[in-house]
Amino acid sequence: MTCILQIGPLTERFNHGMAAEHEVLRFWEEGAEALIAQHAQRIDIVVTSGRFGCTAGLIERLPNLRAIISFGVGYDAIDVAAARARDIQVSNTPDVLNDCVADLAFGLIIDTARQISRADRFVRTGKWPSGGLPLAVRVSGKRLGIVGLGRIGETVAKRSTGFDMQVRYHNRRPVEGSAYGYESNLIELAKWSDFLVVTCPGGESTRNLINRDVLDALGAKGILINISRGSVVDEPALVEALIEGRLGGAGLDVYAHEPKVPQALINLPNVVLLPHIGSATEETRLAMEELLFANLRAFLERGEVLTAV
Ligand code: 8YV
Repeated sequence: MTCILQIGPLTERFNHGMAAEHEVLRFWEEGAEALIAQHAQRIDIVVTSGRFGCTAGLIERLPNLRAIISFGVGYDAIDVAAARARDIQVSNTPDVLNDCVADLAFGLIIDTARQISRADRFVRTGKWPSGGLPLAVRVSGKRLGIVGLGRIGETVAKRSTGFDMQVRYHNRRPVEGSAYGYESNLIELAKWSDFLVVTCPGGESTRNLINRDVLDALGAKGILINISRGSVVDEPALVEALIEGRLGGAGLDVYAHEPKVPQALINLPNVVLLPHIGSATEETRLAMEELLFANLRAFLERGEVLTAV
């Protein structure tokens, strides 16, 4: 019988579904180390998520591992190179979350520019009768820069048509057939943009891509939106730029060391902070679970995952 190692808990429904259909060892429960030591030879599938990942060290301890099936589109926490070296298949859950993540990116653009969360706090804390808020920043008609025009970036760009925005993007290479303007130089894109939205994958190749120079190019009127991975932004440089007024504002769903959010960001009024909820709707999380199960079934029945990374 297939023995699955599940790295971390997902929804009750998911954990239940897994346990009902398969023999599942739960890595997050007490005694997991002893369980792995006992069953290492039998474990042929790891089920994980973008958050829980799968390290090279764990892969090494599982000599008969054949597939790593993950929940989430990002797989920077999975050591894919270590998996490939042993012909271990890795799957993620792409596409089904594009809409919700792009919706949230736009939510952050509007919230950060128009100060929605700040205005809500203003009303709730009883400040309205004794004053007003500073004027906000207009959203419609502005310039939208996209860092990483992949599936999510495209979906963010599509949203912008309702706001009469101009769109340009930066990738390592131009996207063939794309209707949007390509900018090979990220600094130039940041200079041009009113809103710079980070939608590229995380991992070593994009670590600290949004550095001090990019933030300075975006400038005192520019707004940074990050719905990708905290690792893509040099977080101390971001904090400094915001405190010194060199950057206009930021809307963030992801951070360098989740769930830690720097206190300096919490203290700033021109920053909107979300707890990594890009895909967190009932509909999308269900679709992600279904795609994970479909990958698992495909691997068990035909030896091949459906959406390999
Ligand atoms: C998930 C995400 O919350 O898909 C991703 O890459 O960051 C989110 O959709 C996460 O992967 C779950 O751990």
